[in-house]
Amino acid sequence: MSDGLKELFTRHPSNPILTVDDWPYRANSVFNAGAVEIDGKTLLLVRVEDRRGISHLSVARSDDGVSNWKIDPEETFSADLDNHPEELWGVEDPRITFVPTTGEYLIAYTAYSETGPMVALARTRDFRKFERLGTIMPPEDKDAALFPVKFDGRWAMIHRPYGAASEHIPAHMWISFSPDLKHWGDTRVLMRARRGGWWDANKIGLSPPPMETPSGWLILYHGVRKTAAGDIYRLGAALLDRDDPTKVIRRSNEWVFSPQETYERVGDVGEVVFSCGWVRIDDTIRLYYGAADTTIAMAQASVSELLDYLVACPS
Ligand code: BMA
Repeated sequence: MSDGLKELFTRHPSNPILTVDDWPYRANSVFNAGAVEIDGKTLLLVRVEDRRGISHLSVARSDDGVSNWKIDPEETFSADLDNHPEELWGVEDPRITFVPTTGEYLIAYTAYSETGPMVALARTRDFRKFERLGTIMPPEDKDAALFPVKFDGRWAMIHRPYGAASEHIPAHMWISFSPDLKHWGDTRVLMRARRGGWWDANKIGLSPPPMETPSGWLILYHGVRKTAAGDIYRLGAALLDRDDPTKVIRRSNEWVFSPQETYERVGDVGEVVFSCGWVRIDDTIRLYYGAADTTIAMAQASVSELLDYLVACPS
């Protein structure tokens, strides 16, 4: 295979690495997990959809990030309807950001309210006790993650409002800022869905949280193309300026990962690869992704190869 044809991501041979059959209690599907590395072990905060169709989050831990998962025996983080009615139809798609200055993990997740998805925030130190900070974006808004550092004293978050989106107006990725994690504003478009025949024509949204590299903030995003046969969810890559994350320095024209294997093409929602988490070990990225909204799979890439690829992409 020539270098031009080499894929940036390599699927793990044990894929899918987690399925609902591994779960200690009855559920429908497990997918779209947040991911962190803690003391050399991998922790996934997994979206589990129960057999009503409502999602909660559960923790799975593994020494090697691939096998022998220890899964919490009961739901770890479930909708709290007494205090958070906006979680009526469940909690979904967590993105975890470790904040080195405080030692806390900030989790941006989707609260599925009766008027649509909203962005909500929680924090934890140990993935056992969680403090909810409540909703931070009105519906419809999702696909959010925070940066681990502040910019000029303000937190930054990428998210995807859907308010104006329609068949004619695509859904873009936005960025907002906050002095206190609670009040968000200075909201602006970060990256646009490309319309027309593009693979990321109709909707785009952040995938895992931004990863800091010497070349800038590395991001993956999902792009949705509507077709006569349904939506296709693929992943693209971009680089944001390290000091000013509102500036997109590079963006891949082609997707970097797409549904190919049967477990990605067939499931509750076929033709979907959807990632909420990755971990970095030296130069290797382990990308955890939901496959067809049914199972969790993993693919690896080299950070330096991804950056080399992106630096050669258009600015
Ligand atoms: C998106 C989100 C994801 C899901 C994807 C494909 O809008 O709701 O949770 O994986 O659709 O169904």
